[in-house]
Amino acid sequence: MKKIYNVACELLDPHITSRGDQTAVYYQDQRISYARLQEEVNRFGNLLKDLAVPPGERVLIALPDCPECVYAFLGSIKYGAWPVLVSPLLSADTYAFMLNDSQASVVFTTSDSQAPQVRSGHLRHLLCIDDQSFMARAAAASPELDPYPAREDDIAFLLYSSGSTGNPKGVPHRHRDMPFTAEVYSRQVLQIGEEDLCFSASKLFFAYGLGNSISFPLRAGAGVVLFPGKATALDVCKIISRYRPSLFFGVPTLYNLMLKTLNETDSLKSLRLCASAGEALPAATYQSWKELTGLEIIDGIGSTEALHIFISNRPGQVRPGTSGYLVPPYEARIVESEGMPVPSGAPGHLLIRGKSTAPFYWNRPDKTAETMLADGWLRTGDIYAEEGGCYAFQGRADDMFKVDAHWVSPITVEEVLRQHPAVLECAVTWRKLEGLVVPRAHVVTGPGFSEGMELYRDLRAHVLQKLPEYMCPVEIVFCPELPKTDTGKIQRFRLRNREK
Ligand code: 3UK
Repeated sequence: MKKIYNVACELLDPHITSRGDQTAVYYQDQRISYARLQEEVNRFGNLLKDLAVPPGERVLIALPDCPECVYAFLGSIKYGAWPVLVSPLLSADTYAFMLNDSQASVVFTTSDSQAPQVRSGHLRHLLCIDDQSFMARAAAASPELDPYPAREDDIAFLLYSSGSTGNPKGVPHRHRDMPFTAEVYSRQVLQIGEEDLCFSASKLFFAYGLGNSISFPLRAGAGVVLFPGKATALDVCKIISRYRPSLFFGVPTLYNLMLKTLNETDSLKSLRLCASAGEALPAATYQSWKELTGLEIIDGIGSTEALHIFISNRPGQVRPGTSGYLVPPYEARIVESEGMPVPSGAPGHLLIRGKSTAPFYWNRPDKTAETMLADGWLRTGDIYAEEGGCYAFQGRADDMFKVDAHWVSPITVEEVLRQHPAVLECAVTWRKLEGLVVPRAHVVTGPGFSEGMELYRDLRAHVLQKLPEYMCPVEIVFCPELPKTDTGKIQRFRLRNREK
């Protein structure tokens, strides 16, 4: 019989006697101690108990990053229900899909979200945290709660994968997964300790943000700053100068935007390390950031299915333009389409294996069979090349294309395009021209640059200086913005589907 193990207790209990009065969460003007956090988590768990929600029942949480989001998430887990953490900014249609797919019977949200609009046959309790009667009930709930007697490999919560195509997929994770990612990545790679204060621009509903703002700080007894809105480059600077965090977590687009808009770096002085994930961090972004701030950005690749980062650069040993080295005990293989290993340095499909990977997709046996392979291997959907233990991202398998029999990686071309001063953001896809595949770029220009034939010629000449002709975009579409997932990833497939 396996030991009882509830991840909410694993993250909170060790700190209560030793440092219960230390601040765990900074939010606006509030400072929430570990002892208070524990009590609020218990109160939210007791709300479910009072509603007689059966253990294992799904609880949809559509909240901005705020203390109540943490209370609802950990409270549900401690009580034994399965929180499903999603963005507070989704459309009513997406909530309808998620409510039906997860069959959640409880929703925690706010009155200005689209979630309260949705009716679903399974929904029993709609809890708006900004509602007076809800606040009164939460305040009256008992601050003590016996944890649900889970085992480490029982399901604890679900996330929805932002997915590049089709409907979002529910990704269940077990009780052991959050502590595992905290031990192997945050302790080993980032060396987060109790003196640290974390701030993540990526949100809690994104597995990246969930680790950065819950698993890592709580596991280490550290602190976390929560910010409810979408953090712009300016917000990030303001938050960092106000709370003085030691670690900052962002996505490459945000670092790029900060580089283009930041004119002083004094406000970033408190940082000891920056981390990046979600997309490949271009070498040029790393270099410019290092020159401007003196700080390294530690790029690593993670996924919703793996829960967090499994290949990462290491502080002091960054290889710009790569994802770095395996984070042990994760294992990786690079294989060709038939599953045979490729020679060192050659691109292939990246498979990974490790204790935190999701066992299946919720309700999706077809996708489970494609992704969760025999012996615990997980297909990431990414093309990587490995040399001397260092892993270099080549592109999503779905985004790569062949021109004149040569594979083209969109990110190689994008990296060169972005070095041109007129280019704020860009995405490279392909289209067919007279039956042949040709590269096509989508470019968002920076302020003060005029779009047109002259810039088109200039950009092509710039690319041709650095890359072979077959990689050079034949068509350049200037657009006001690029389509992105709510986790900030460029959706190249949407661009490809436009006017194919
Ligand atoms: C891509 C990267 C190159 C890659 C995530 C850190 O992004 C996360 O999860 P998602 O499920 O997407 C996974 C996919 O995103 N990717 C992520 N990081 C990198 N590509 N370099 C990178 N550094 O295609 C991967 O398969 O949204 C990131 C932690 C937890 C996460 N869930």
